[in-house]
Amino acid sequence: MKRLGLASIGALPAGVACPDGRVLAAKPGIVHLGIGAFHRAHQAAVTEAAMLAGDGDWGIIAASLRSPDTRDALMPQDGLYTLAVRDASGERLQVIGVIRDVLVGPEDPGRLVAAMADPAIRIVSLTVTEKGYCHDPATGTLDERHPDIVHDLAHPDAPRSAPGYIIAALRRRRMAAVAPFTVLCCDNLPANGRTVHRVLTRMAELIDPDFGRFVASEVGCPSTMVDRIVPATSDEDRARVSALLGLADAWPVMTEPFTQWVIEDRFPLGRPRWEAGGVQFVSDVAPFELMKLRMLNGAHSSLAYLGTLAGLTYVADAATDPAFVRFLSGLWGEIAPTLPSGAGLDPSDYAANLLERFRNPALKHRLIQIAMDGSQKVPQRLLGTLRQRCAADQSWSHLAFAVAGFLRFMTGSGDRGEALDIRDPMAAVFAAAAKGDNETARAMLGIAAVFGNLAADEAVSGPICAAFERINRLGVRAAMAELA
Ligand code: CS2
Repeated sequence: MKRLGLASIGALPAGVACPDGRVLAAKPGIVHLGIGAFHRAHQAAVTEAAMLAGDGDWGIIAASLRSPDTRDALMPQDGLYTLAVRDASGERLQVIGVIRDVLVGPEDPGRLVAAMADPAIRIVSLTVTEKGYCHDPATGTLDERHPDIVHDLAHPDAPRSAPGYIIAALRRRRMAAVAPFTVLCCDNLPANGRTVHRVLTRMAELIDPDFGRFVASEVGCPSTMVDRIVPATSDEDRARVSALLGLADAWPVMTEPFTQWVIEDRFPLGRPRWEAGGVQFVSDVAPFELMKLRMLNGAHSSLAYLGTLAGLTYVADAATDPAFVRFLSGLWGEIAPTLPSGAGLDPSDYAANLLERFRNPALKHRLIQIAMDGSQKVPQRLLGTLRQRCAADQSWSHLAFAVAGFLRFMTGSGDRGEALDIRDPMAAVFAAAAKGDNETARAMLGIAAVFGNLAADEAVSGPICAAFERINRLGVRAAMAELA
């Protein structure tokens, strides 16, 4: 089968949308760090829509900070890939062309820094996952002992971490009197712009206090809320999409029809007219972010841990299982009253829509994919809500149960004693706390980088430990039935 690429794009079947000459000829204006499936289904698709609507030179140079896999899949097809938008009613295919080059950081860090320092680049965006910011998830400050940060401070021109690359490029631009690019975080961190700004400022300060002041005052990091469900691509997806195209695509991306991107409009060097791709520009992202992180991601993580322990595989399995649906409704009932108004959405409508999205039968979204990196996710997804409910003396038994499910998952075995695939940068710390008895929960809650001082507060830690004990003794399903 012929490969998807510029030479074969004319042979695509009718009905498959594709980039036009303006998109393919555009000069780069954005460097994106972290070219995973999420970026390709979300920011890249929206940028493509802006360019199809006539916007100018906002092509994307994407970079991987780890493996060459995506570059090796996409560059032989001239950066083109298929976005497959799927639900019960069918599948719509679009070939995206806005990614003009893919660099692999570790192969040549200097090349990536030089690309970011190019004055034509006005935005550096990121999807490097929560752990990619090398911060302490409980406090949101730079983890100065993180091995990549220690490395990057010692070798500032050959960085490894995302903050290290940004700092190296900002220094280079400053020396050449080129204004700083806007840094656009598109990860699910709390107050993501402010968190990145804090991390970058601290790193700059450690290099030189004057540079620290420069980053603090001159580098803009608007906050964003990003939302689109993008399961990992399977071999079956590759084969199906290639057959539909009649051309081999080494790495298509699967997603749902829903997409949302809310951004604070602070871009001193300009930005694409993303409005054409449906972006909402606002002065404060916080209400949107809290709604999404707590309702969607909070529920996602809860299902991931509890569902996996109970032996389920996909999000849609849990979202159509009556016991789990009852649990979700209790969980959302606890979360909704903690949300500020301002997102212009009624939390119960939002929850109803989430349940439909989770039930999408065409998305094979694995619970174990969401369960990954819980130490970096649980604080902003569940702990803030839980603390708020507890302080207001409002019930929070479902939130306690979800956190207990996370702790139980981190012990490494499911309800039937089966071994679980734990992928988490703090897996060893949790494993060391797993004593195999009910003291495990208390020991895990003592991990300050994740839980802060939660363990010391019996009013908070007590109910979580009790829920852990019930899950341990009865299994998730029976313990969940007691909860109802
Ligand atoms: C998920 C998110 O894997 C996860 O942690 O909760 O990737 C989720 O699908 C997105 O945030 C949806 O916008």
